[in-house]
Amino acid sequence: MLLTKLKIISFILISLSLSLLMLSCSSSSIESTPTPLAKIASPPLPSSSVQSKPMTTSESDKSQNLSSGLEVEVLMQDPGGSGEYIYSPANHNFKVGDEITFVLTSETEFHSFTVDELNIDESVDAGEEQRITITFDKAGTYKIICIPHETLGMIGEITVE
Ligand SMILES: [Cu+2]
Repeated sequence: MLLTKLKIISFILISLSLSLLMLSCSSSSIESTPTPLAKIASPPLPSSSVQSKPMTTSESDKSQNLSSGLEVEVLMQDPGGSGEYIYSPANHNFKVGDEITFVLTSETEFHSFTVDELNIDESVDAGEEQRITITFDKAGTYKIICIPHETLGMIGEITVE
């Protein structure tokens, strides 16, 4: 009798432990399957975000430089190049204290970047590039003219606020 009871108890215990093992195994297998998937899926996402991050940081670097040391490219266009006597861009907006380096590029003729009020008169020969750095310490509106082509509409404006 005792032996049979022990056998029954042991059988119950074994079956219980087996069922527990089965449960733990099945539950762990269910839990483990999504995690490898997530681990596989997640690495491409950070790498793509890493690739996009340098681009955004370089863009933000440019915008952070707005207050000082900003380079502003101005193309001095003419009929031999783009077709018209214009500055591109012609109008500029800066803040008091801004230090701006104008990178002036002429297309096919001699042009000037003249701002009488600021005593600026930069000459740029045909096809050449000139740099001029200006610190705007006074608010105001300043007219830019190209001396040879002012009457032909080669003018611009700098607004400092
Ligand atoms: Cu000109």
